[in-house]
Amino acid sequence: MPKTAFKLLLLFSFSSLTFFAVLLLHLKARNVPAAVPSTAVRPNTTATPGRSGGALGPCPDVPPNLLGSLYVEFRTNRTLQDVRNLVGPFLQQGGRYRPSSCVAKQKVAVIIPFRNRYEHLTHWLYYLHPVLMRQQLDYGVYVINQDGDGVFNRAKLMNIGFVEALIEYDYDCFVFSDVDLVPIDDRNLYRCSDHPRHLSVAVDKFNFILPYATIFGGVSALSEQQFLKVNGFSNTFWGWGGEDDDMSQRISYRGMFISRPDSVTGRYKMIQHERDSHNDPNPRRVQKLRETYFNIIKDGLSTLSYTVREIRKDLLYTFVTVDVQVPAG
Ligand code: UD2
Ligand code: MN
Repeated sequence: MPKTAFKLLLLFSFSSLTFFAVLLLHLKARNVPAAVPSTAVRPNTTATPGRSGGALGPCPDVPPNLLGSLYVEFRTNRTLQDVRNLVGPFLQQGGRYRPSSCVAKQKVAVIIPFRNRYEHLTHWLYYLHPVLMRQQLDYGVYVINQDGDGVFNRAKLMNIGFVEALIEYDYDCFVFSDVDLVPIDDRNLYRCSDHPRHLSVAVDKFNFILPYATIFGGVSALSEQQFLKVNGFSNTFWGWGGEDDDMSQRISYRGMFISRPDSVTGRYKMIQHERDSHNDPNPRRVQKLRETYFNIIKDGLSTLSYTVREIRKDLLYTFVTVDVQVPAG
């Protein structure tokens, strides 16, 4: 072969090789999904297969977009409008959300006992909505606001939340949360399990350790069946303390256990606060805890009595103001 022809052939094979290499790379690049922006709120907003007639599949057991440990900071100015701007586009009135790409594992009502803690509520909504969205829950947020300035009754407010949420939607799981507790790990799923679940196992206020084995205060989750089995919370713990231990005893007397996440996943920050007025420690709490066993049937959901004063729908939550019928004296 003449030298020039050989050179030409070599050049041709080299350029066609390059051409195919470039073509291959190009084709491959088309299969790489566009980078997902790494924002705090990353709910599932992919096209709904429902549109093309197909039914949605169940959401995966482990939500795919969780971040793990989270940065949480309360010493900052934050308004409800900031929170509405951040998460509002993904919500329906009343603080309702459901994933658009799959059917949620559980329908969860988050119940917050409340009176005059608006700043805490803003922080709570700011941090929790994105977490609950990433956890792919079909959820609603219910703030149960005690009307008037009588003695506070956290447990009764939670019973009321259970009843009022069920009037609105077919929830199957109920998460009861203090307004001042924010999880610092989004792998702590706000779901129910085989046994009542205590979620706030490692709170900064308690140096991130469980203060005692039977504690059930802070944030806890019960399925509808579990809650009915214990006749809900007691309605008769007026003032601070005891109502959570009473529930813990109800659970054990009804043959159930307390389930918990591990102490890394179950980490929480509590917003620092003073004791509120009209919520002094309940002097009867110790004696009442000796009576739980006999009171389960006669004090709880079955004897719950209250009056709804107002139900207000915000984009971020449903605000239910109730008269809890504080006893005279
Ligand atoms: C502990 C428990 C809490 C509850 C309480 C005794 C943990 C982490 N927390 O919290 O679950 O058992 O002791 O009752 O174990 N609240 C208002 N306005 C008020 C008073 C109370 O909104 O005026 C609500 C609010 O959601 C608050 C919750 O009730 O987070 C509990 O009250 P707390 O924060 O004063 O009690 P704390 O921190 O000692
Ligand atoms: Mn607190």
